[in-house]
Amino acid sequence: QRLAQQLRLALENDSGLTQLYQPIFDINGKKTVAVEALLRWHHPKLGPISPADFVPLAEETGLIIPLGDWVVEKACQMATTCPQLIVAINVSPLQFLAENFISTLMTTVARHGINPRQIELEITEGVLLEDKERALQNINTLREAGFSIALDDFGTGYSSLSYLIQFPVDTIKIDQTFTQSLGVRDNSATIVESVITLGHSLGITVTAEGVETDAQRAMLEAAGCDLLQGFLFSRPLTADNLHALLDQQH
Ligand code: G
Ligand code: G
Ligand code: MN
Ligand code: NA
Repeated sequence: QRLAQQLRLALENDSGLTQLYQPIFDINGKKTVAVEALLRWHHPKLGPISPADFVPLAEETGLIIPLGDWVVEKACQMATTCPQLIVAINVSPLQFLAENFISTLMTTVARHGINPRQIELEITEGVLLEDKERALQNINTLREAGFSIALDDFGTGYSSLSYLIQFPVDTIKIDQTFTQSLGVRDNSATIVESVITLGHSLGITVTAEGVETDAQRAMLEAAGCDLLQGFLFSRPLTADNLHALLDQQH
């Protein structure tokens, strides 16, 4: 596993790994209310490698734990520089269920003097499939401490609805495949509206991901969606570019 070894080195030397921040907007698309932290790895020879490719490798090799710690550390650093924003962190199932995840997270947040209310943890249904009892326990502990929990990629799994009944979450992130089916497939608007209505009836905030066109934005607004994320508004940005954008919005 050469690639895993190189990822280990990148982590040890803190070289080649970066974190970008994709703004999440209010329904008008005018104001940034949150950002999603997104990991990038620029391999010295192979160039950019997607987390979709190297996160599974990190999970297989156990590297996901130090990698996840790095992600949390960077996200907390960002959070201190923009106290008005929620910072959402993707957490892989293995990381979320790991022994020290909660204690490390709490220590890092405290060390930076951040209010846990500023941090949202994006988990996927995989967490709930892996170890239901432990997942529920962790969700409860984190929410009691003030963190919020988002269910990422909502709608792509096998039983999204049953998970909503069993697991208390603060946010649903409608997967981009649904957003992009709006206006393209029959029934897609009805399905998205139903998810939003269901979410609201449970007191859950609904974010749509992958918004690329104004037609999609308009349909999501009509359906009562709360927050919007996608290339229509902004691509993932470096910290500097994010701060420039936030300055413009003042
Ligand atoms: O940003 P991009 O579209 O390339 O992300 C691809 C996948 O990698 C997405 O599923 C995203 O959730 C995941 N991802 C991005 N950043 C992180 C991270 O910091 N940790 C984990 N576990 N997954 C991430
Ligand atoms: O699985 P997750 O939802 O965490 O994946 C987030 C990924 O989706 C990010 O890596 C980001 O690059 C990508 N993304 C964000 N907005 C858009 C968009 O409008 N269109 C497409 N195709 N991808 C997007
Ligand atoms: Mn995500
Ligand atoms: Na998603």
